[in-house]
Amino acid sequence: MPNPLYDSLFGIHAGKTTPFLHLQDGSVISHSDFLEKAARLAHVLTEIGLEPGDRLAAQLQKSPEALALYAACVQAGVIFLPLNTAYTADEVTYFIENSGARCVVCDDKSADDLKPIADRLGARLETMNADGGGSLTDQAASMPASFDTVSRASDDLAAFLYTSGTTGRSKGAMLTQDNLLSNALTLGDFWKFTSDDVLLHALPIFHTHGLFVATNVILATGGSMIFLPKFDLDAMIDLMPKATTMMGVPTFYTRLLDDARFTKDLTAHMRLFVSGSAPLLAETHVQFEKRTGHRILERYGMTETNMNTSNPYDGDRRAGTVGFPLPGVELKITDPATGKTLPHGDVGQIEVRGPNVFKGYWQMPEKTAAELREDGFFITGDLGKLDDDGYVHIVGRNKDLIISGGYNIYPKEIELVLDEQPGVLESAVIGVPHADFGETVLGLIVPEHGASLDLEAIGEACKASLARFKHPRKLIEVEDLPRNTMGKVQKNVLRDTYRDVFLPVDT
Ligand code: MLC
Ligand code: AMP
Repeated sequence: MPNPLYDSLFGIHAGKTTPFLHLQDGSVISHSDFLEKAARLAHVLTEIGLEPGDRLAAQLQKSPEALALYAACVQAGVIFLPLNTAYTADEVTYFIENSGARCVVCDDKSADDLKPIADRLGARLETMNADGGGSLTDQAASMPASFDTVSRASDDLAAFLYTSGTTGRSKGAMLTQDNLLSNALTLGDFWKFTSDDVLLHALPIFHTHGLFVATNVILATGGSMIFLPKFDLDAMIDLMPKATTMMGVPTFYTRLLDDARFTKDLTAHMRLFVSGSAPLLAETHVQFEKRTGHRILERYGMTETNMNTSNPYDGDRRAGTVGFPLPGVELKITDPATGKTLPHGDVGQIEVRGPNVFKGYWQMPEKTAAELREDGFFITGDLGKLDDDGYVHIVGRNKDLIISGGYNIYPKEIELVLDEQPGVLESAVIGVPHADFGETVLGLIVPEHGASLDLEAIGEACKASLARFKHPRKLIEVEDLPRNTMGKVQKNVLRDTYRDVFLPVDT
């Protein structure tokens, strides 16, 4: 039965004993071993009562089994909803409740915290640990190694990815089979991936970059991945000579460049380095070429749209630009006030349309209508311009967003926590430059009249409800916040004032 995403990413490898995952311990999982793992899991999903269109929320350490669970969901027609492992139980509660997930899979360590929540919300809880063990894999062991793929249409939903919002409430981006498949095929082709490629994979698999770009491209083109549990500098340096390609956020590149072991020789076997998810400094691009002779290929995407633009594979990869719209993707620069296309070269909001663009936000029609136009153009919230040669430059954001080490953080979510603390009148959270993470979180707090603030206790309060990567790395008490004539806090003024807080001081 047809299931375009399964057929084109997974089914094409049926019976192949070619390598798919190279693990750090030296073992290899072949395509057919992987498909068997997925098929057994698909049986479990069906046996526990999940039906096509049901949501499965997975907060899992990166492992071959976690990846097989993604494949199993696609094969069984279940909507896969991966969650950042850093999310707290509070944060996960929201995702389960909002998505109406019928099954939650987490590791044994989180099960005590999540079980009562899953029970209350009527979801079933299963476990899967970093070593692959757990209740789900236990049940899978006795299941058949093949599964009748559930029929799906291109327009059926395949995944939900939650993305935070300016109001502090995360939105579930609904991605169809075709959103994922069209992008994987386009990128595989555009970046010239073949079955000879070995991708050094150190990204998390709960976001677009690690799952729908890196993994799906390798699946679509038949290569293999050196599958690291996370970014680990020593392992990257050790294993790079065995790879041909790498995809990473800018922090990967700055960390590699900071290490003297990272040399031209070490990268001699590589054919492609791709960067995205956050701006790559032109300086990093230049230094990288000086050190290795390779020009990093920068591309631009989002949770809602997968990849939109890319620098050329052949041709000039320009530092500080994100290249051209990908084949099949339309891009225009519009006036945020009127929505009208601006003259070439002017800065405006970036809008995109194509088969990569999502279907909308789950059960949030008003938010969908605000960002996804009826004619199919999606308002990205990024500000950019086209240069004379047609390269897209991202020059800023029309959304109040911080990107730290490739993770998105919406200040509102943190401000809501800060504002609740004793003695706090109001707060403003901004992103400021950071040498390792690109940007990091700074919290500015105005005390209530006559109150004295306990900044340490306020910092602790953030830890209770927010994932570690969202914690303000510093809190500063201020007398008041700069406002414009409309009374809106001028975050640009704050960003200017505090831009050097985390930068190394030149001596
Ligand atoms: C970890 N920490 C972070 C952080 N990652 N803090 C802020 N921002 C981050 N991104 C915390 C850790 O919990 C730790 O806390 C401390 O910071 C230092 O940790 P570390 O050991 O230095 O971090 P590390 O584990 O090495 O992780 C850094 C990283 C990782 C950059 C390798 O964050 C990462 O893999 N980022 C990739 C994110 C990604 O895939 N984004 C794609 C989104 S998709 P403590 O308690 O020890 O101080 C998308 C669309 C698109 O955006 O276009 O691709
Ligand atoms: P996310 O919501 O995690 O999908 O993040 C998407 C956002 O990351 C985009 O809207 C951009 O602001 C940013 N982004 C992704 N790739 C790039 C890039 N190459 N350069 C600058 N910003 C980027």
